[in-house]
Amino acid sequence: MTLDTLSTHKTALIRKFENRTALVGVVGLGYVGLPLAVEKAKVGFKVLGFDRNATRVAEINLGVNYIEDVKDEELRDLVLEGHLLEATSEWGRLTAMDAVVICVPTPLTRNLTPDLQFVETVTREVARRLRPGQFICLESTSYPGTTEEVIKPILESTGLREGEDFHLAFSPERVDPGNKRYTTKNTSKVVGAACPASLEVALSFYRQTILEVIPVSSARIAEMVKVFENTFRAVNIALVNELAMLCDRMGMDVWEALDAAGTKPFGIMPFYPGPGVGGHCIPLDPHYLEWKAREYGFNTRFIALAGEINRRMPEFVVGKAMRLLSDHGLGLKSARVLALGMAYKKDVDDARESPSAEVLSLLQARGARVEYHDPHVPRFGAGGTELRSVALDAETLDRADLVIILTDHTDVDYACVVRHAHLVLDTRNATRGLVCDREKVVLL
Ligand code: SAJ
Repeated sequence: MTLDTLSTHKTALIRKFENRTALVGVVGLGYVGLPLAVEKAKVGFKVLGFDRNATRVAEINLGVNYIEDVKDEELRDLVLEGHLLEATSEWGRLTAMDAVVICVPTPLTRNLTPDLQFVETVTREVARRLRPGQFICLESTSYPGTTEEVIKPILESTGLREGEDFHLAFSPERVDPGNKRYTTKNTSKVVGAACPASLEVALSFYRQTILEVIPVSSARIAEMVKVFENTFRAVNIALVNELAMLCDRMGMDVWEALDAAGTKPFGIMPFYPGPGVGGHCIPLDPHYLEWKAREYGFNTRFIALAGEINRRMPEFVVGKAMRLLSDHGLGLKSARVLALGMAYKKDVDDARESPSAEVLSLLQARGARVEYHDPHVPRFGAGGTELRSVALDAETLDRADLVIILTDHTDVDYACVVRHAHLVLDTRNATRGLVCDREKVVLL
């Protein structure tokens, strides 16, 4: 490959990004991929979304949205009017793509080690269709080294060379599901690449749709940035969870202490205790770094400890519920418990990895009769049975011996809950500010 061919590919790609004629492929149409695909189509790129889920593909091609952070009418117009966004399950169409962004899940195995099966499977599909002049970017969160040590060898097994025939980069997604203020477009984006030419290509790609794009010196640094960001959250959430358990032991109000600490105008950031840590990122991503660190003989104790404390919270909540019922002459066995909130955090409809599920199964294991209400999660599968969200009304509240608030959705009338409930365990301080019937409420 001569230098001018190298610069030809790079120049051609950058030109196609700048004049929006590049064909953009997004693999994985979930809470990261679909918003990215929409943002690219909105500025005029023809975008082809790839997903193995035929239902998702069919819904998108009908202009039907299934991601809360995507505006229904935007998706519908881009698909049905502008014909700028289409979905497919045909991997063969990857060949035509000028840019391919990989946004598939990176879960953990049962013993908390990285599970790259989805990333590797997709990368092999991309490799089968790889051609000179393509730009490939991984957005899935993974340990520092994944792009260089896993993705690049699969792609170069085709005989094509990174930085000459194709360009490879890593840019971590920073989607905060449910966040109305920070979206894909206005959240700054870190980009690292396998070589300087590829970095130029990657920066040009992202600068077409994202306001602030931040280059770093390598894909490894970009990967490290992401796992650090989520480790930072996991450790700080664990810190306040541990404080909540200590304050319970000391008979103190952890929420009052945290609110007062939050008045410090510098050097502190709000984190709050809860029933555990859910979602597809915070409980998982730090263990990618923990696993990689062991390769260097390094024991990341903060990550392990944070995971241990956060995983202990569901049990702590159930223990507190048992004590609360006992103080009122009731036992958990055969008690009627209404759980408010199945989603892993407020104002989202996602119940995957939700601590609420763990709390419910622990309650049921101790003989409690459990119902749940969640305006965002109409039904939930747990241990082979499916629970459906019950109506939140005076009758439902009255028949519960205990109401446990597990997710502090905005669109729940907590004054009504406290008014009609007999006893409330509030693990999110959702009843903050309520004055009436306070005697019924116990905070985590
Ligand atoms: N949680 C607490 N206390 C807190 C904050 C969170 O108990 O003070 C719990 C939440 O209820 C939830 C879990 O932790 O169950 C994770 O919440 P989260 O908002 O930190 O995590 P995600 O997965 O919804 O979104 C995060 C992003 N969140 C923020 O930066 C605010 C960000 O870390 C990533 O961009 C994103 O994960 C990702 O995809 O990595």
